[in-house]
Amino acid sequence: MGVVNVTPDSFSDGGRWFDTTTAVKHGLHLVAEGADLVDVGGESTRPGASRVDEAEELRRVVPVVRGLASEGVTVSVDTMRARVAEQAVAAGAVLVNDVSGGLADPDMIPAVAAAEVPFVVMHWRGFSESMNSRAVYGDVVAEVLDELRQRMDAVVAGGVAPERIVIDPGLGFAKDAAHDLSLVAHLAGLHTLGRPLLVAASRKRFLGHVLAGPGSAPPPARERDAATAAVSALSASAGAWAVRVHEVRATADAVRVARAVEGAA
Ligand code: PMM
Repeated sequence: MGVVNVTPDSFSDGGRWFDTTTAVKHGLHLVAEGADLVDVGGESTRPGASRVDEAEELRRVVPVVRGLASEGVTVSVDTMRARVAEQAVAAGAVLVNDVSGGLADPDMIPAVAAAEVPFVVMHWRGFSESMNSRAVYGDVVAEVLDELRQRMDAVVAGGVAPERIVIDPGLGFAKDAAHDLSLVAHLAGLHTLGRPLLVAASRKRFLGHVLAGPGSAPPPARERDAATAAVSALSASAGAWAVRVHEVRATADAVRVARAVEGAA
């Protein structure tokens, strides 16, 4: 899954694909590099980010979804808003990726149920403004599993078919670097939820922490793509259904290698 953030302020690529034409071109480039689907979002969720209003989010997202879908690209929409999800599906998106798992907008679950599309349910504890203060766990793996299970139950109770749910541990969302690393170490455990797994580690802070030398600062987000590809290989080998990344080439190669190794086992 390649990422197109149509935002001025996303943490790793904000402002780069902010007009429709550039964003569509970038999505097509990601497909040429090996992406099987392209995730289009119009709201930054980086820690501390404030929310964009709905009209602006629609203005950013819908033309890009339409442009990519009309080129035959499989498009998902990254949104916490039901209206954006509905209009993106009408414009050709075939999957709704809601980082709040339906918690941010009470209309989201009914909208996804009616649209009959797959729904990514991510582990989420609250909006970006406050998420760092919610990064408190006794056993992060057990708690994320438990909270995801509760969310899946709520989504199914709201009318979404269980077989349409994809789960995601929500790396970096109300989690510090140690929490993210524990979750990556235990990805295979998430299969107990019985649904396909999406892993989105791309360029995130925990990779910056891993790459920072003793006493030196983490490299900037755009220098974390090799580290991202390493997580992609680990995720593929742990049986992930998809990995969500900004730079597709290295990840596509990493996933191919993981598959070849699996085939030789
Ligand atoms: N992370 C971001 C945005 N969307 N969607 C899913 N399903 N999982 C994630 O972890 C996730 C996401 C934040 O990263 P970005 O600003 O680089 O897109």
